[in-house]
Amino acid sequence: MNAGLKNLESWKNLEKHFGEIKNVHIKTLFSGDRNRAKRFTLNKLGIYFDFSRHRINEKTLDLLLMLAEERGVEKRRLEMFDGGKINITEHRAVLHTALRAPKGSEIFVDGKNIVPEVHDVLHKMSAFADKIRNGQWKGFSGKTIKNIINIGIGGSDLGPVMAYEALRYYSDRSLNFRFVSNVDGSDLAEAVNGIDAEETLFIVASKTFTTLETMTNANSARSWILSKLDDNEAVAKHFVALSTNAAEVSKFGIDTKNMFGFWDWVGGRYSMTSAIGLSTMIAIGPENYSQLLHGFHQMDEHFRKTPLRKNIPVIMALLGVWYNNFFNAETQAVYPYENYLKRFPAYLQQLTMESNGKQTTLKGQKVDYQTGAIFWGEPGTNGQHSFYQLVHQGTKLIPVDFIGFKKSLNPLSSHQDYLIANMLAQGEALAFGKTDEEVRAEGVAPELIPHKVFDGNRPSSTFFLDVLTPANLGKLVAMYEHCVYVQSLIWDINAFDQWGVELGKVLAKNIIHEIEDANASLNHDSSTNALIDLYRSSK
Ligand code: G6Q
Repeated sequence: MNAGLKNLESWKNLEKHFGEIKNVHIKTLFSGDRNRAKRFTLNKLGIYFDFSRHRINEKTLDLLLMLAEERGVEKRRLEMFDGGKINITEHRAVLHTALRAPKGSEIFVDGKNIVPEVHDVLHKMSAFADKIRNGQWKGFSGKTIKNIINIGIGGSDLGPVMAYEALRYYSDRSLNFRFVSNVDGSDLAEAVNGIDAEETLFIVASKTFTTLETMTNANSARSWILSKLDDNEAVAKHFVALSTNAAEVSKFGIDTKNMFGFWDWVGGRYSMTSAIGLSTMIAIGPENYSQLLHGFHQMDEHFRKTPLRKNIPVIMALLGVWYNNFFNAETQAVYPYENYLKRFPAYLQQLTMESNGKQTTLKGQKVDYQTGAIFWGEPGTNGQHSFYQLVHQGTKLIPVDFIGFKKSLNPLSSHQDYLIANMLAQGEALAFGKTDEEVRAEGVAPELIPHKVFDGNRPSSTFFLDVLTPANLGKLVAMYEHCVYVQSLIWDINAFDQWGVELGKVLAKNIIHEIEDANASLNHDSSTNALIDLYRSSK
């Protein structure tokens, strides 16, 4: 039963230490140390990472770092970079870092250097992106492509959507991008509403090319194109595929010449820098895309080479463990104060929760401790006018990541100053609160004082960067990717499989058959049987 984590020396010491520090207010930690902000800040790769507003002191950090050492983080981070088959349930290497390795580097999988193949695909993507961007690629009737619709779901959707929104400022505004993921017909219907099929390119993004939602949408998109263009040959001009499955791609009717490949060592949620990034590359152009990859690579190198104490993803991961396993915090909030990052929390939800939402150790035992936190968030300042209330005065402890940029991409009068003032004020209020005396001194009526008191002592990290560029986006995504991996090492779980997602894919298929065949006998529980019956009778 016991998976070993709780028996570690560092864990036992952390438990003891937690007893000492759990009631210490962040305010006290600051008043006892004039250098606290400096002491608990890292400034690397243009990311100012302030983690001073956490319920930690030097000893906490020492013990957390000891835990990382005991869990072999130093060595095991290299195992990932070196192509070790660390996804043990699927017997796969985990090499999203190879997707951004510079030309000329060497990374071996089963004795083969994979970097040249990575660059071949990048080259093919660039040539294609250029052809779309400069109007050379024509639709079947000779019209220039103006609409690009990415069809994919999960890892084949969330990265492309997030990156498109995040880097929209850098995108070619003469092209119109849409993203279809849901098998709900309304998603595709709305995406093609009002656009000209002759000017539309579909990118079918699917690692397996068998996912029900994506294939259903791709088939309907093909019917839509054929209903307008009435010639099977049109498919070749209006569809390209991003996949690892050439056989299924050609079965669908897409010429494998127009397929951009990747490999089984790229997990879906880690795939935004693989061929899955084609829509991003078309939007921002190959040059900006290579800056994005460079940003990823810089963070990869930082994670790989920097001692644990100065390593941003490692410190983030350990703070997450501290709240998750000692303070019993159930969630982790992410609030970007940058409107272009509006889909970033949704992207992180998949990255973190699909990776670390596990309860079985690498040796197959059930854990006896908490694992992955629930990630959630919205951009500031919008969130301030809704759920922040609970974060400030509710009964739950919710650590927050604030992400802000010094410069706006659209500087309008005082907007940026107001945006950043809000971000900084929120972190301050969460940490320091407002006492009874302070509220009273404001002349508040005595009966209202308890309602207006803020306990504070609510932890947050602040990530402050210069401006949202492709490279900075790359650094931020890679930072969370590596944070996830470190946490999985602490919790002794596999961050790279997703059996829960696979289960969903199988279960739906059984019920589809029963819905389609009105005579099929139903052997589910009485609730499921009744719901299927209800739906059948409506058809
Ligand atoms: C990601 C998951 C999952 C996957 C989708 C789409 O890590 O495995 O979200 O990306 O289910 O799968 P395909 O790309 O194979 O269609």
